[in-house]
Amino acid sequence: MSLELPELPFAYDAFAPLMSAETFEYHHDKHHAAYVTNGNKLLEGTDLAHKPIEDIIRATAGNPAQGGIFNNAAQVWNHSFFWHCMKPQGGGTHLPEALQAKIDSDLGGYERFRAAFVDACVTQFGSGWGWLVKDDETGKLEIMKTPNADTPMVHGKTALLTCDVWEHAYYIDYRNARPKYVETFVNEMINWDFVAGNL
Ligand code: MN3
Repeated sequence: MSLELPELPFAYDAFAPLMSAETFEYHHDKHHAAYVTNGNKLLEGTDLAHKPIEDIIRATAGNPAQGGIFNNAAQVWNHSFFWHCMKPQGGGTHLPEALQAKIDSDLGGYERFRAAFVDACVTQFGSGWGWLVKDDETGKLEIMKTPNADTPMVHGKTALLTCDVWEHAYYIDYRNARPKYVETFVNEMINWDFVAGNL
């Protein structure tokens, strides 16, 4: 099928107690899986079936008639990317050198990056995603937020890091406390080696 559900790159309980196995069981096995199933149903028999997922996302972006395919395919991509953005005992201020230098020059240093990223995640109204991206034209790092399934690749940006701020990402462990979830993600969960590899 066109869209595939990847395995989590860590054990379900790898982040407990910061994030429970139950969260990953719902988030990966139910939510992420449903985007795969529903997207594949909509793609079946279309010209886009069996195209690479990035091609499906770019071909359907901004076309309301194909909103169902876009939303499901983009959510599959966003989640597959998100799992790699985190690792046990991650986060914190020790970044790979090249990434640190880029954050210093483009975003004014780690503390400013951190404040802007947390703010984007916390202020995304309703469901969506917070991102660290590289602009494809200028090559500069930027912070952005996207609503619902929207994703940087259709805005001329390359994703380096994301945080899922849909309620399903944090409600089991953090209830309505999105700021606490985002702070924990940044301080203790980011896989900086993966982020640096996306530069
Ligand atoms: Mn999610």
